[in-house]
Amino acid sequence: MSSFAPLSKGDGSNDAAQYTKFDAADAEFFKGIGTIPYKPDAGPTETLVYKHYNAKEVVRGKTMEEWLRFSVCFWHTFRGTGADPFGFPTLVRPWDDGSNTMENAKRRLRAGFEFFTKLGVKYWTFHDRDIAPEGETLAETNKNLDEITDLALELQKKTGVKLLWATCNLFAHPRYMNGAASNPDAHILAYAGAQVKKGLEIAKKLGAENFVFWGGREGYHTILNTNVLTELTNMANFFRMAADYKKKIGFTGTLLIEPKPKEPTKHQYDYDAMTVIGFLKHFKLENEFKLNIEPNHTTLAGHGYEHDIVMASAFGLLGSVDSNTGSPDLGWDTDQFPMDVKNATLVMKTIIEQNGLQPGGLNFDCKVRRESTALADMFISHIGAMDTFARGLRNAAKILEEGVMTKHVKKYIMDNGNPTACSGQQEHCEAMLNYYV
Ligand code: XUL
Ligand code: CO
Repeated sequence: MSSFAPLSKGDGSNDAAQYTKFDAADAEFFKGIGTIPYKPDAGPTETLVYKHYNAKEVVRGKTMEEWLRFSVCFWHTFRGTGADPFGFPTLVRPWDDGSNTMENAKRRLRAGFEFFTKLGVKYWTFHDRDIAPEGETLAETNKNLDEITDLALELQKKTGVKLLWATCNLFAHPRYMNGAASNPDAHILAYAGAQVKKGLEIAKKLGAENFVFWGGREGYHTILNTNVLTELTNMANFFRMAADYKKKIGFTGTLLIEPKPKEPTKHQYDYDAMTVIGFLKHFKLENEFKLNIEPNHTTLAGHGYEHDIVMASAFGLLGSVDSNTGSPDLGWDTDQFPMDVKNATLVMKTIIEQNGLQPGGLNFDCKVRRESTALADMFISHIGAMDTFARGLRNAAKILEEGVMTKHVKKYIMDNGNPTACSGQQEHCEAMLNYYV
């Protein structure tokens, strides 16, 4: 999220008419790009087609669409500007005038639904502050949210696109610099509570299938000014109140916590899957929450790509996936589109083994590189990732169908029950996996 406005061309052409033409009911935002077709025989240079993702193809009793439940995130794809700590925005979106107005917010939303529809993705996700501008008071902010979610509901009905999850941005505003649920100032904690109350209400209104908590500022930079047990207890109480309010209003979506070890705080309380599972069990919240796992966060925690997905699933708590990747050679959250077939295969194997993610899905919490400035790049990036996961699904289905790899683990245990030194056969297992990817 950035306060930088999109680039002005600086040639006087950025006048109001340039944007207001997108207010027309029949305005098309992505001219020249139609619905993305499935074309399995396409060559390497054709990147605006699906070569592997065939939505209605049945794999192990479910369609690809049902297994994969792809979702586009609104924050990166419609609020990302390409700004980074060293540079100004690079991404010009012709409908976005960079203003904090409701008109601009509505244009972005309508551009979003055209994008989801042309891509053929059935779900979207957002933070409250991505979709509607924050007002001077909470009442004004909530009024903006009411108006925008009326439009979102209308667009959802018209397109059939559904809300995978909503979340509250409890980290960008300066009021949250010392945390939201874990903030030592009760006034701020109360503000966060009021924000989540509204968040759950709009989630219900839009039929969200889940609701996510990512604790961006819940953690510490130095232990010297922090009472960790008080903060963790306050967080648990906050989560309990959210779970109670969910029941009170009859919202049926699953509540999800998204682990991340660091960034923006030096140490985040929701460090990784096992930390969150331990927290939930300690505070007796494990029946109210599941986990939303983002592999870029997993690798930042020093684990292998699929580790948190496997751990959360093993405890019956894998709710959804923020499907992305980092660069393992970097130490920060690059939110890249997942393009590694082997990683996708391992993730999909776990997902098939737990019989799917529903009501969760694969949400692309990913951003195009700031150098990828063309509108077509928004499509190409998602298509590439969807094809990667379609291949992962096919590979994982084959692994499970043939059973060679799973039988190998079972047979090994039977044949080697006696705990004497014997080969773990890692290389043999790796060679078998490579046969499938
Ligand atoms: C931050 C992150 C968030 C959450 C939602 O790293 O992943 O976008 O997914 O707040
Ligand atoms: Co995420």
